[in-house]
Amino acid sequence: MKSTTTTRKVNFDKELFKRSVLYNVMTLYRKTLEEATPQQVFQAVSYAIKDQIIMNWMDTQKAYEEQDPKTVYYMSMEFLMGRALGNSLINMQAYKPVKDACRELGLDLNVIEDQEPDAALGNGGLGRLAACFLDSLATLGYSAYGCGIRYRYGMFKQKIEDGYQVEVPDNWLADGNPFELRRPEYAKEVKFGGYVSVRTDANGRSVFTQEGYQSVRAIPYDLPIVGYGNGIVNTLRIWDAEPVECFQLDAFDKGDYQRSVEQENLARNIVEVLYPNDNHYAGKELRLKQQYFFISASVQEAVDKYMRKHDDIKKFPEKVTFQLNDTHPTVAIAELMRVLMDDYYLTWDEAWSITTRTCAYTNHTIMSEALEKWPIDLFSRLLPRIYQIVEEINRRFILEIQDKYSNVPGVDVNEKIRKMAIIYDGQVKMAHLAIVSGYSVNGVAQLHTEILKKQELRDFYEMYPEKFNNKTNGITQRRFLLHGNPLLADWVTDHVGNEWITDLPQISRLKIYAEDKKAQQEFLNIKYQNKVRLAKYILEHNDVEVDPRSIFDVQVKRLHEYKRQLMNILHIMYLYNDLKEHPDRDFYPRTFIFGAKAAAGYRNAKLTIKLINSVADVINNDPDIAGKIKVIFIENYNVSSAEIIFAAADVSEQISTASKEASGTSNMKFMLNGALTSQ
Ligand code: 26Q
Repeated sequence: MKSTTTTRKVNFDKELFKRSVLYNVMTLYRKTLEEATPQQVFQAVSYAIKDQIIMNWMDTQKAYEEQDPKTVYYMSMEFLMGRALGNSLINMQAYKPVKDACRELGLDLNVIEDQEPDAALGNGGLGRLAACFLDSLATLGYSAYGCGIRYRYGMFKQKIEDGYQVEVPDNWLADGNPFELRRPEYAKEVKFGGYVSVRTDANGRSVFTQEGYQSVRAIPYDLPIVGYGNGIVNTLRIWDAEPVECFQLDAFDKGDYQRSVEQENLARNIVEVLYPNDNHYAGKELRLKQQYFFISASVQEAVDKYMRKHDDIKKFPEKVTFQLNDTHPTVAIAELMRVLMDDYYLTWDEAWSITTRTCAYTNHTIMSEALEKWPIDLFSRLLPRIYQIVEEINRRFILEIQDKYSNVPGVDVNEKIRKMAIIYDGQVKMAHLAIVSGYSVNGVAQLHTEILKKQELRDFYEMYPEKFNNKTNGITQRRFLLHGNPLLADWVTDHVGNEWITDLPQISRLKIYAEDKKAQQEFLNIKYQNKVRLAKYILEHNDVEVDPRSIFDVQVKRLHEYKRQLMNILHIMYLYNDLKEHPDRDFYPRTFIFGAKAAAGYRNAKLTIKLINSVADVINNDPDIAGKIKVIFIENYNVSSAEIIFAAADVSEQISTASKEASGTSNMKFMLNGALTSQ
């Protein structure tokens, strides 16, 4: 894939920006800047910034159209974006000028940034990886779309009451999203249920039609993804659902009233809320509806867009790739087959050749409880045409297994089929579908990929070794150092230049300062200031004083038994008991910090949160240990609080059960901010 450069980069115009902010508060709210609420100021500033992004956004899309590069569609049920304002300013290289401009208007940019709700359309690692990839793709100038769902409610907000987690709905769109663009002209219809009828047309071809279905209208909303310093603006396209037709009187007359109401409910329910499960499969019908909803809309649009510029659908894979973020978007495979056969009248073999060169699958876990398996009856009832296609893929795949292994001595073909079939034991196995129907299967860390090849997916690796590859995860240094830790970012730039901002390996030039006493002292000073910043946050949110001179020992990630937060807190209990028994023992003061959300129905995870908070209560209030140990549970750990936490960490806890954590990414965010890893 080659990267694109636009012809002109529209630079930030400070005076225009200031006028635009004043104008926006006036036209949006009929107010002066002094009268506007903090939220209104945030909106006015964001619209002013969006106006400046728009020009680069148009130019980028025009350049893509002219240069016609291959385009990746990153399909994901989750995009854990966090806040857009500060990140866009960083990538426009306009953060400091805007901060100054705000100051001149009597505003504090940090306060304005804090008004923005996090876009928390994701659970944890997998969703944040998607967000980091979008940042990286735009920065590298690749033609890329993120495709996802515009959930009305994102990841729940976590409150701690009496030490227990309480989930509060995240109404992130309550004040409107100034960065989004509604694009009704690209709406698509998505069909559910009913049955498939077959007839033979004049050319003797079988024509499949879905009938008696319910449908919804998928409406795309576009969010700009600003590349760093290159004028590129890519698009995250998230789909909202609306009823296909509004309530119709004649529907009532026709006796279709029931169906009309059902269609309205379907549209409302589909995009209502993100499932808050992390690394755990929940076989809920609504979840499958969500998956097919955004995939059908995205695949239809990808094909439509391609056909607006090209005339030969058979060359689709030369210009398009679908990267599937885990198995959650895997119905894309059958949906693409459906569009190619039913809408473009291709034969099975033609459609299969295109599909298998278009789709690629990323595996994020080897844990069996996270593997998606849908009961046949549910799957076929909801997606009758898609199920037919999956059945046919499975039938042909089983023939391929038989063909390959029937005459191989020592191989039990039926055993192979039992282990590898896409449909088996009344279930549709999405990972098997994704492996068989794509050109690439990747793990997310070297060790994880090796485990896939040698253990979990061994049979598939034996059959298709050429498909397997590793793509080690990464994070964006622009959010997690440049934005989250400006003091350290400036220090790094002062020492090794600014190339690290777009080429992270350049940061290794710091090596020569490892033993440099002055550099060490400067680094520790910066760490100290970031710890003061976090201590202030903790005082405000937890009403507990922590000593910024103590070691900040941090574990922040989703709460899961395999991640072993329980082991961490048990160790803290041990240290506390030991210190109580030997109060005069030499002990360097330590502050243990946790941040974690538990899936709403995950009992042990929720009990671990309660345990951490109970232990914190005891330890933080025991005068015997003279404040040498503190335990802090940070409520509502999210992307925004993460930036403050990583910057202040001395020790990064990476203590999951061996082989269970596919990659992890908080490990990298800690390292980037100069914390040592405990593992
Ligand atoms: C599946 C079906 C139904 C409902 C929910 C889900 C579901 C949702 C989220 C299953 C899994 C997830 C999330 C998984 C995840 O975040 N995995 C993490 O991915 C990171 C990025 O590759 C890795 O760094 C982590 O090691 C891995 O745990």
